[in-house]
Amino acid sequence: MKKSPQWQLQRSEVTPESVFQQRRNIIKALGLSAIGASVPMGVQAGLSDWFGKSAPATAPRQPLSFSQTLRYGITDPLTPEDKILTHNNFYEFGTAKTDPSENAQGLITDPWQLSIEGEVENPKVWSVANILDSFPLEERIYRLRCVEAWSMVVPWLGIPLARLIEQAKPNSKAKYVAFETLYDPEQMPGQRSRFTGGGINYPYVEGLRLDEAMNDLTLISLGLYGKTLAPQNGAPIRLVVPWKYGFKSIKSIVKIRLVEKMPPTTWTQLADHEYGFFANVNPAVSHPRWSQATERRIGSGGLLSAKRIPTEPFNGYGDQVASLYQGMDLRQWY
Ligand SMILES: Nc1nc2c(c(=O)[nH]1)N[C@H]1C(S)=C(S)[C@@H](COP(=O)(O)O)O[C@H]1N2
Ligand SMILES: [Mo]
Repeated sequence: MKKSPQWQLQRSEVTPESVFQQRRNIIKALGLSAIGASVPMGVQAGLSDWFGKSAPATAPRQPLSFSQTLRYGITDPLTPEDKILTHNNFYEFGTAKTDPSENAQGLITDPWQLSIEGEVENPKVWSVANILDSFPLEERIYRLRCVEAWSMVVPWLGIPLARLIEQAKPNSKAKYVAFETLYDPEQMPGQRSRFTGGGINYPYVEGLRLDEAMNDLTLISLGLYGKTLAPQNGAPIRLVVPWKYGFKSIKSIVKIRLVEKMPPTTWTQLADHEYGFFANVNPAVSHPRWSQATERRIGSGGLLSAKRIPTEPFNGYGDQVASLYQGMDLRQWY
């Protein structure tokens, strides 16, 4: 695996080797060689309190190699991996932040098929393996800004969505791209009832204008922190659109459809006066119930964790995407 020195520096900043060493020393001092085999549950719980929150029991993730790391000028420290794995929004598995990591581990992600269809010359059903074999993975270090005014910095692995769309050859009618998450109430408890699923009419759907979908920043992600995605992050394949609020970054997708008209989207259907189709991160346009001027960076730690940081227009990616919206009133098209 090729990693840039920058990437390694960032990684070591967030998970210092000394912490691992310290844990090993304590475990050794207690005469515990292997946690799990020899340690009673009560002691394990005590140890994880002592060490901070224990790592979640996440379904196994395979290492992935990638060709390059792009960060688009973002130099903020990465959010620790355990935070990315335990602070989630994935309403198919419950509406609390810890629900997805607790409820999604059984999600069957292999085999998985993603179909690309609609206004295209070459519709195709891809397997995840097929996608991994066909395109080089890149690491993209992106900010993720949730509409709820918290944020993270995530080292995603993926391919530009443009690669898949180019292969499909959109015809002249194609103006928008519609995305759909798996619909499987047997596996996704949130889809069984309006009460547990946050009132959403499933499957979760999202959309982009074709030029937004073709922008180099728009990523189809298959992994993070050097490994395949965990179920709670949208395994095996999800969208990541870093200049838009997080709800646009639809998880566990099974269908991409090129269409002529602006497609319906889940959060707009739920409350169109609060959540628009474009949903570009914009500190100047408040949500009706809270300000979007600042955000809380998850895992930034310690006593300063209550401190808020300013939110940037287009989440800091204006150089790459502001031109897409020339002549549009972004207060009207929120
Ligand atoms: N299918 C689906 N995709 C989804 C969501 C969801 O509930 N269901 N939540 C969205 C929201 S609001 C956010 S902020 C991001 C969170 O991604 P993460 O949990 O990987 O950080 O996923 C988005 N994609
Ligand atoms: Mo979100």
